[in-house]
Amino acid sequence: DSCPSSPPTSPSQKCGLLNMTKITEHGKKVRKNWTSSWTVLQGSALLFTKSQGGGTSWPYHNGASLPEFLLSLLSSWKPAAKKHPAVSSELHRSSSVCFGASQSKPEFTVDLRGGAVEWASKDKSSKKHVLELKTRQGTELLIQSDNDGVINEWFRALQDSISTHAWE
Ligand code: I3S
Repeated sequence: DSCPSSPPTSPSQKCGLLNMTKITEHGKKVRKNWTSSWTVLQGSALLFTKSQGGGTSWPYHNGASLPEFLLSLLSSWKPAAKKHPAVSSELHRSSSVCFGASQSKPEFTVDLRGGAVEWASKDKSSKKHVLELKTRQGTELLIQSDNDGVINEWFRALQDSISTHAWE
């Protein structure tokens, strides 16, 4: 299900573990239900899979499986480290195994075309480092990580994707 030698399909491809809740669906407010999701950005699609732990209990990161956990660490390496050719090529390689690591199909997909992302205001959540993502279809999501470096990277990646695919 994965092909580690294939190049990333898009420069905006990224994956990692995030906390996510919908707050609006098709324009209607829904009750918050924060879940830890393995999240994949692929072109203009943002995919969420439930973090299932790969069948084995891995107690260190919200139920992520060991491969998921290691990939999330890898994808949050310091920017300076990423400039190193070996690290950079490993990140490219690892981004092509996003789905292999999660062992499950996306349970929820967001079309980013025509959407918008911004930092969530305090009244949206009491948590730190929260992004608010609005889609053209009237779905609003909150996306959160306790790690500000991780959430900053996602903010940039989501902005890039939205602006790259704005006119499709
Ligand atoms: O915006 P809210 O409704 O204050 O969000 C909190 C609630 O959804 C709460 O659930 P219950 O209303 O079922 O008790 C959640 O447990 C909290 O996490 C929500 O707030 P934060 O500020 O964490 O997004």
